[in-house]
Order: sequence, then C-alpha cells, then structure tokens
Amino acid sequence: MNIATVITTPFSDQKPGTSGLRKKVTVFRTPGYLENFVQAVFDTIDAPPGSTLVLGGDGRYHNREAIQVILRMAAAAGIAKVLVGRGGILSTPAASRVIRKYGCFGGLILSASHNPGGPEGDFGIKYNTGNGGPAPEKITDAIFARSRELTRYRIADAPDLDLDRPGRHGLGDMVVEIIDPVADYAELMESLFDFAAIRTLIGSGFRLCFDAMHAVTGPYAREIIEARLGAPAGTVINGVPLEDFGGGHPDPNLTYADQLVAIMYGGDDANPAPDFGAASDGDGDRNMILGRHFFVTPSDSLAIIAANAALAPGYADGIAGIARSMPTSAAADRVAEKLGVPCYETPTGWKFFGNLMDAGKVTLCGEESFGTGSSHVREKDGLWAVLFWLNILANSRLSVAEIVHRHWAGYGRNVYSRHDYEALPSDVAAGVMAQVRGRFADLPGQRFGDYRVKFCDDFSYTDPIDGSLSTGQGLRIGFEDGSRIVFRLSGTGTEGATLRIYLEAFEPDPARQRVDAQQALAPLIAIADQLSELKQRTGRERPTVIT
Ligand code: VG1
Ligand code: CO
Repeated sequence: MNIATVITTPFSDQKPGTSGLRKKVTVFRTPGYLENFVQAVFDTIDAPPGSTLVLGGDGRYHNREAIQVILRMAAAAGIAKVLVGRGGILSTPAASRVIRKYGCFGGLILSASHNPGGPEGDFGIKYNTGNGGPAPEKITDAIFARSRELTRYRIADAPDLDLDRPGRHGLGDMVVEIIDPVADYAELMESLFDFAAIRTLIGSGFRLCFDAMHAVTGPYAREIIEARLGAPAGTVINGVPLEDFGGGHPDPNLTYADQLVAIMYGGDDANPAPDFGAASDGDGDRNMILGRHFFVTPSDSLAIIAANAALAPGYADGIAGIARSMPTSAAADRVAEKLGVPCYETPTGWKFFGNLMDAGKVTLCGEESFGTGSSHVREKDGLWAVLFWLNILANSRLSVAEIVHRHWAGYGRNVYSRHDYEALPSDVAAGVMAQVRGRFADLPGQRFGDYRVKFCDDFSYTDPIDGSLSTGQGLRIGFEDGSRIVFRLSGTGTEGATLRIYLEAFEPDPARQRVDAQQALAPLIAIADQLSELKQRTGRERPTVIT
C-alpha cells in the first residue's frame, strides 16, 4: 500500500471546545482541514502497535466522506484495526459502549451534536480515550498545540470502503470491521433496566412517543422501544436519520422539538396526549423528558433518577455518588445528601466526569443541558435516561407529573431556567462578561429586592483525581437563600458567541411549587439584566432560546 506524505500549512483555529472541534461544514471542507486535525490526534495519542480504534458519527452531511479520509489516515498511522458503525453510524453513547466493550485504544466520533447539519450546517470531530469518554483537557490541549505546528500529514492511497457492507475489510495492513451500530448498545441497556416490567407497562395501555428528530437515535429507539419493548410501530417519530436532520435543529428542548411538544401538550378528553414523551439530539447523548402536558427540567430529571435509582436492576445496589456540572441546579445535591453519598460540582462538559467515574467516586452524572448518564459508559446517554424513566414509571405506576410533584414536596423545588442569547458578536458577549466580572468587587453584601449577594466568583475546578486545574468556567453570583445566577459563554457554537444565563431559586413550600418557572424567576431575571447591562449591550429584548 502506498502512503503519501502531504505538505500542509497548519491551521490556527483547531482548538477543541466543550465537546470536540466544531466548525461549519464549509470549514471542514477546506483542503487539509480535517486531515490536519486528524493527524494532530494521531501524533498526540501515539497509539501503540496493534491498537484498535472505533469510528462513527451521527450520520450528518459529510459523515461518510470524513470516515473514508480518517480510515486512510488511520492505516497510514499504523492502526491495526478500526471498528466502524454500519453506514458510518454510531451514536455518541454507543461509540463509548463499543470502545469499552472491546477494550479499544480510543475512538473518533463525528458529530456536531445538536447543531444543525447539511452543506451550510455544522460538522464536528471528537477524540475519546480508552475509558470510552471524551479526552480530558490535557489531551485536547496537546492536540491543539500539535495542530498548530504540523507541516505534513500521512494518508494511504486506497479506494473508498463500502461502509454499508458488514464484516471485515482490508485497507492495506489495517482491518476495518463494519459492525452493527445498535446491537452492543441495546444489549447493555437490556442488562441495566427491567425490560419485562416496561413491556408490561406498555402492554397495559401506557402510551409513549419518542422523537428521534431525524437524527442518530432513530435506529436505536426503533430496536429498543418498538422491537424489544413492544411499543407499537410509529411510537418512534422522525426515526430515519437524515443528513440534514430534515432541515431541523436536532436539539431536544421545548423550542426545537416542537412536533413532540405539540403531541404531548395536545389531545382532548376523548383522545388524550400520550403518557410519556421523549426526544434526543443529533448524536444521541441528550434527552428531553415530557409527561402529558408536563416538562421535566433536566436538573430535576437527574435528581429524580438518583432518588429512584434502586428501582432499576443495574443500580439496585445503590449509587456511589453524583456529579453535576456547575450550572446544573442543586436538586441532585439534596438527593445525594439524603442518600449519604457525595455530590461533585464540575465545569460544563462531560469530559470532567470521566475521572470521577473511573475512580468509582460517582455513578450518576448530569448537566442542565439535557444531559444525563452513568458509569455504564463515559458519555451522557439520551436513550438510557428515557429507559430509566420508563423503568421508574413501570415500577411506580404514577404519572410523570405526579413523580415530579412528589419529589418537590419531599426535597423542595430548585426552580430553574437557562436563557441563551445566540450568535452575538463576540466582542459584545465578551463585554457582557467583563461587565459582570467588573462588579465582583462590590457585589457581596449588596441587596437586590429580596435577594442579598453572598458571593461571586469565576468558577474554577481542581480535579480531585489528577489535580488538574480548569479556570474561567463561568461567572457565579450566589445569593444568601441559595439562589444563583451564572453567566457563561458557550464552547460549542460556530457562529459568533452564545451567552448562557443560568437562573436558579429554591422553593421549599409545596403550596408555591407549581408556579411557572419564568414567573418564579422573574426577579432574578431582572437582576441578571441589571448587573450585566444585557439588553443595552446586546440590543436584544429577549433570549433566543429559553430552556
Ligand atoms: C453545551 C452544553 C454542555 C454540553 C455540551 C456538549 O456546551 O451546555 O452542558 O456538555 O453542549 O453537549 P456549551 O459549551 O455550548 O454550553 V452535546 O450534546 O452538544 O455533545
Ligand atoms: Co449531543
């Protein structure tokens, strides 16, 4: 096999963000751009001879082309074997599962997650290590450094492989094995949850709807929810992965999963809405949980899963601990306290959970951004959360709303919302952050209506396992009653800057727990605006997305 060494000029902008490198498809199609980054990965990870890698993506536009390039580069890098999902498909949690199950050296996942796809949309690539999780910052920093100094990349001269033909193929000395993208994942789910109980629930007339948003979870949900759990055909909607996600925005929230929301909030007495609704994102790691006319906040979902974990066979022995990202509400902390297990607060992004899970310190992890998961893999896992809820519903025979209301009555409610201002000019977003930071010296002790500032800081985190320090992870303003406002810039966008404002208040009184979150948070929303001069600086009257 011929291996070509191609001279390339390094790119300066290949810094992985919260979850890998994400750019417009047009950028990834710049000659040498993908190759440069992939070479930087191979140079950094320095896989020993005999290594096996996993490769797959969410099926978005450019997925197949990128896989062909990466396979040729893997062969040139001396990789022994690559496991590729059939059709180039692997959801993020399934890729994590495959890396772990077969003891692979690592994997490359091609996705820009919830960002839109298509020729004008986004593409992304992420390296995961042998534990199945996103590479920690130490590695992504090294990849970035390497990407800026590369002057050549190596690629095998070979024809395209047929990604749709299962089985073993040769690419020079390297073996490419096309695997079933669903089987290993479905097997793991079946080992964790009480499928018989869920099957009985569904057989008893319980109705559900799963929206795959034309993204990667379609085949997974059809196999697990329809084939194995016996839900009627059609339970999974938008179940065929499309390269452009049908022109949609594959982000499971109340704004973008509008078809599911219409179903779950529709119906009438004669023909009520389903009992349970859920959606997942582009690469299958996020989830949204809905009941009939009811939305479960992701932070609450984590807390409720933790409180009821013992109902699922895979967690019957209890959980070691919980970790949540800093902006995620403290609802999980209350459950951890009651269970007598630790609760860790980490920066945003799943890569910060890996060390804690590897060390056996935590079992469950979650983020406010519709991400929940556990140590069964090292990624957040959308369908896993859906199955966990179904397991809880099958055991309790309560409605989704009843489960949440009972939880609030027992633990108090952490009223929560996130306001996103997308595609702001970068200097404007930086100005808002600087404005908030500039107030830090005089804020503590100040009173705003009923709220008195207790502390403010720029969140930093020292990993308790390897001691690594991550700074600049979000501006926190904490009030004396436990309420919080957090300002943070997104690390996954590809256009300008996205400012996220996270708002949290605590309501212990069951009589006042059922109010609308925006209403309950109105005073904090006003304080956030006042402190940051948000409206004035951005010229925006309202957020782009409220979750
Ligand atoms: C967002 C979320 C974060 C999540 C990340 C990746 O990051 O806030 O919680 O881990 O997306 O999720 P940011 O930096 O834009 O806030 V996914 O499903 O896009 O891989
Ligand atoms: Co995702």
